[in-house]
Amino acid sequence: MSYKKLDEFPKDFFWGASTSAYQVEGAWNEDGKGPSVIDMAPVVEGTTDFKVTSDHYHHYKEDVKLFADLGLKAYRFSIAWTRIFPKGNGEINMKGIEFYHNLINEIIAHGIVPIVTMYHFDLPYALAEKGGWSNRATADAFVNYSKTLFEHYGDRVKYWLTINEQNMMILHGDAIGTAASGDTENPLQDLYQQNHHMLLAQAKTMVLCHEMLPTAKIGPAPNISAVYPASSKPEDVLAASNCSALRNWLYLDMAVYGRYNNIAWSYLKERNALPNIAEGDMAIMAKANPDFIAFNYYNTATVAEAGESDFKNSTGDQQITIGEKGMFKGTSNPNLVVNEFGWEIDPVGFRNTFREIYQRYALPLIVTENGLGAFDKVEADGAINDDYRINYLAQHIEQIQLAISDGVDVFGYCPWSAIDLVSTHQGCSKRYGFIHVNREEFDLKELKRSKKKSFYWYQALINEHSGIAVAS
Ligand code: BGP
Repeated sequence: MSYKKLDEFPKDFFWGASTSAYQVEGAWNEDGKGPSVIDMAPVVEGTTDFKVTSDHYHHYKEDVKLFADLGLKAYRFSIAWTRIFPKGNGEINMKGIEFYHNLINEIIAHGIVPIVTMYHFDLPYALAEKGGWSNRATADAFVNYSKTLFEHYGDRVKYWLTINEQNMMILHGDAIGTAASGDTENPLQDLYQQNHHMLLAQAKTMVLCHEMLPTAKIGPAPNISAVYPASSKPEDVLAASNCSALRNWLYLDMAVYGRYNNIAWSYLKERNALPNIAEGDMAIMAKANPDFIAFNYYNTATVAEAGESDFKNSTGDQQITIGEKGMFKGTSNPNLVVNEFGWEIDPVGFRNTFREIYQRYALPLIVTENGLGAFDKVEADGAINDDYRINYLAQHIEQIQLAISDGVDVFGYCPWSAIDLVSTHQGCSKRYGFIHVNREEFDLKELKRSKKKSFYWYQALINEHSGIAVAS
């Protein structure tokens, strides 16, 4: 549908940007922080580890000042569970509490709204050693951790995200570095048992948030994308429906409606992989209600009918759809171009995704990640002319406005990433930020910050939408 005139972005729209703790903070073992699964995972050859990253831990004041200069209305970041509880549970590390006190105060002092993810891939290693999410006790540890966050920061943080990309951790845990060894006799059952425990932890946390912080809002933060059939062949359409159930709706149906998606459930039942559900679990799932849905969007998936052969994740990449025996097979989409890393670029798919989510759940939506990873080049005069990033973001923002005109309630956009950081498994040379950090994979240099061309572009865009006159 096209419109003669598009609806405006709301005046109080959260023009934001995103990061996550383990990708940006560094200081991996400072001030009492315990190791996370990411710290203990093998480093991908040829890329940096996560020990220093962008050293935001020591540069946070300078960084927040830059975010304010960028014009951010909101900043979405995560708290490292292992700074608060070095062992995941037990004794609180007051130095960790203090760091986020300072960070949150700094953000608010600069007029930016903090949006906090409680858990972004970095499960405490001590919990992983006790079975990680396969162990129901991890769900209890998460709830205790979230209670601690509500107690310490609930007076200032009004927007909470539970678990970042739970669906990607389940579907692509190997690539991200979060996969647990698990039960080798029935690995699929074990995987979906982990999933059940995360869903339970999320539900309990949402209930707790509403009890403890009546004015705060909380929601899930999966990676959601529209799934296209490779052709109009009915079997391909069915495959797209299978893929969407396993990739998207399993997670959101539980978060919003408190029930297992029927297609996902049938898939697990057929494979003898149903999770054990303890008495009372489903009552908690039903009681938990998110106030909004946050989602990350990078691309769409296109799938065809799958035979009975197995699929292996040969690309080692979390954003590429591979396939699932008897369910669907990932294919490339001939209508789309790809970025330098083989990720398809689909701005219109963004609008499709907004529509699908909103029609299904009718909750306010916020985008917590979207962006372009690229090898940026620093010119002799220090400039970084990342026009490709500007184009990507501009095309996606245009589609948000179309989605808003379609009647979708969108209240924020936080592209990935506010500042350069380390990619999940492709090092720091794959850059996403508006702010450049001058380090290389194995040479930390001075970690100096500088503004890319996209910084000035986004700044002008935010000012324009907020009615702020820009000096020319
Ligand atoms: C998402 C993660 C982010 C981020 C992003 C880009 O899956 O939530 O943490 O890393 O993808 O991916 P990558 O870093 O692999 O390029």
